[in-house]
Amino acid sequence: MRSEHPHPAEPRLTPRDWGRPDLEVLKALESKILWLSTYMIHHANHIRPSRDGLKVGGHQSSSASVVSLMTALYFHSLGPDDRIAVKPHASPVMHAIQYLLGTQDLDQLKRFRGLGGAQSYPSRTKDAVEVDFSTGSVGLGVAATLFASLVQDYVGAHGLMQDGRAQGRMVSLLGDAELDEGNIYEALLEGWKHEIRNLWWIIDYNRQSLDGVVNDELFHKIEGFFSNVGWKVVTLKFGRRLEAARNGPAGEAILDWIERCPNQLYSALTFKGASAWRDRLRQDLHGASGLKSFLDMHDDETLPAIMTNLGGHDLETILDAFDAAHGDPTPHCFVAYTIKGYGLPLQGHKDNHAGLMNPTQLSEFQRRCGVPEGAEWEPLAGLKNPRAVADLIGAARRRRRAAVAVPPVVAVDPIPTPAGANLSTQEAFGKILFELARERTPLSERIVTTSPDVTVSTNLSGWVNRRGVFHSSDKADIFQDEKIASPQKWRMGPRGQHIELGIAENNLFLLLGQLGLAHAFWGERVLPVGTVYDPFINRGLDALIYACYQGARFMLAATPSGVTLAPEGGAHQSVNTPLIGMAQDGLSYFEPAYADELALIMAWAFKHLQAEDGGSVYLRLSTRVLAQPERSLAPDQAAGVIDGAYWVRRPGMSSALAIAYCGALAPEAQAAARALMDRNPGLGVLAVTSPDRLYRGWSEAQRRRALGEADAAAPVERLLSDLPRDATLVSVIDGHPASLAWLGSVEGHAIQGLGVDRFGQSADLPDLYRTHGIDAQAIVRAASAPRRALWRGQKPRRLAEP
Ligand SMILES: Cc1ncc(C[n+]2csc(CCOP(=O)(O)OP(=O)(O)O)c2C)c(N)n1
Ligand SMILES: [Mg+2]
Repeated sequence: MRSEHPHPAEPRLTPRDWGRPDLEVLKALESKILWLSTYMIHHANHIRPSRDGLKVGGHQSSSASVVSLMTALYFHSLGPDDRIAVKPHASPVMHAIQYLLGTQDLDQLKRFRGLGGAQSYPSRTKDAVEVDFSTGSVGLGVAATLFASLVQDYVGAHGLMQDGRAQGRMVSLLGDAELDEGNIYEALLEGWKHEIRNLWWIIDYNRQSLDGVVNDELFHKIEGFFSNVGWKVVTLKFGRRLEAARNGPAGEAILDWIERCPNQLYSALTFKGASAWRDRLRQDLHGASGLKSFLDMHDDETLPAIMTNLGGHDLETILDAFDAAHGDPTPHCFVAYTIKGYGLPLQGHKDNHAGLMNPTQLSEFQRRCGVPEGAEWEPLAGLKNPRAVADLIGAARRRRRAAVAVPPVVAVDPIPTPAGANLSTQEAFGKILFELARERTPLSERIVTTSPDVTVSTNLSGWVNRRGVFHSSDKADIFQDEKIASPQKWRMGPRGQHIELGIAENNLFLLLGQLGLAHAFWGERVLPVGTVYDPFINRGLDALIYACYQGARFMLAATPSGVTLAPEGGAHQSVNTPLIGMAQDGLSYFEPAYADELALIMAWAFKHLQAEDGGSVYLRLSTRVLAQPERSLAPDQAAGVIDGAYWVRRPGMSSALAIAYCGALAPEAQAAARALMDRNPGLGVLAVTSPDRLYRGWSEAQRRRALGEADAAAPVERLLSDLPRDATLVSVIDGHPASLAWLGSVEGHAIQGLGVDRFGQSADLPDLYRTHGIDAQAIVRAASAPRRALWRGQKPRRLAEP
């Protein structure tokens, strides 16, 4: 049984409060938006000088397809608390609308797709205007709205909505081919489990994708998918004029013909125009009563217009459908029939996706839009009713929400090192959260955890036992009620602080992305912590990249990792994740070995999540239990943990060797160090806690020096300058060796980079470490290997005997 949500469903203001706009005025705006979006693309491709000869591109047809829908949304249906994901290729329409609303500059439009200009696809982080959801990788922006509605419910239930904010509607305007992406269905199922509400997905059903025309009858499948998971499906098929024609001569026959017309044929006729429509109807409806009258009633202008009067281009039909859905929190899917390239000479052509009007076509189009030459960018030029249009724009502008104030930072106290002589970093992570859950501190109240069905196996269950699982209504833990012994005690209710997901990793990253933007949407911070098996980062990678691109702030604990997860099997090994962690903008990757390092990193991370110039944090953790060092880290070592490395054993003045290790291979590095110590008493051991931060620090210092800041120095440069230049460095990581092999370039040390570059073999740790050449013996061998001559004539040199 679906439960009742305890918090209000109604948005604060709805279009009922401001009433329907005059249709003629809205139509004038629609035409202006079509013109501006088309011209913006034309200007970038044909008028702005090119410096590289490359096509700039832009999607005039994809844009034209949604102009009516977006006009209705922005100038009538969207309320101040609503948020919208605009399909990627309608970015010019969004910018044209923002320009009319006065939130976008002309300069930006003129620089469309250029540096600092309006972005090719709506971007939260790179566009100068306010964008609710980035889009671009199709499917992700759509699903993001579903998770935003879930986060809105979470934030509401926890009383974390800034004063003056109310429940809004999350809207996605999507291309029909976006429904080919599997992540949509993963999200739909998850949304059903969480009883999501206040969500509209409006499908621009132009029945075209990039390469061509989509399958006939797709809408039947769409209806099935959505109604299966409790959504209302509203179809906008025919516009007002076609509906009216139903009662005229041959009306039923013509509408029935359109119903049955294959998508390809309909598109082709749309492209070809009046005489093609005429011929085809004569042929297919031969003998139908009233056909002649129907055709005689329409000239070459009105016949194509009526035959293409689809619901998604008919403002009245759109307004009716949207107005009828207000006040109903049930998620809605609108299937809006449209024509790709509607109103342009490109309309209906199967190859129109990247098609651009040529200058002659543009001039003709300009004439039809009534835009005077020289006034191409003027918002009201050429309109018959400029004052009324300006008034409507003004009303929409006044309805815009006020910017969300930056919320105060949640205080983060130092995190004590969890107790235990032998611990894995995964256990330490679980213990830290378990301890944080004990007391109601500002930090523990704002943490929200989530996991795709690996809560128990990633050690999150202690936290969940104490903080409960989020659900819109209270639910008993029946196993507990039935007195069945289990360490897992999962109370469910609106105050729960863990969101349990199904296995789909895409959903994990989409949810983390939206939780990580709660401060920007609702003005109060939550601090999201997600767990996943490290190899399955790859499964949800695009959504992870998307979350970072949106500027979301979250902590990701990925465990187990590497080949060190040995008993979990070869298929679960993660080899490339350190490189992902290093390469991903907005994400700081750490791979600690010991619990004290992890405690320092997590305390830093909770602050980094909130810092203006901060970002997200990825902890690559392990199930390998290590004997914990009895130590307290010196201040420079503790700082090094955050900067990315510190000397466990500082090299001597005449040292010929240092070993740099990362994460769970600490014991191998130490064993090798012991074996090599006799011959290299000054041997150094470098603990690398973040290859990512270490590398970034280095490249930042290089950049600053190149810009003339001669004294700039990176932590890794200071560390490695302790090691004589002719010493050898051996690096070792349970991941791709390139993650650390760059260390040799920092101060010019010869380096032997050890790591994993093959995949998939199950075994125990000794066998695996030996097979991949990352055990102590391999480190000793590498340390003792002859160095390649630096230049011709130089003698190879042995550092130590094997
Ligand atoms: C994940 C992903 N794969 C491929 C693309 C390339 N691509 C851009 S648009 C498009 C087709 C889009 O069709 P539809 O969603 O129907 O949009 P329309 O242009 O028809 O409005 C494709 C394949 C992409 N942007 N993202
Ligand atoms: Mg399409």
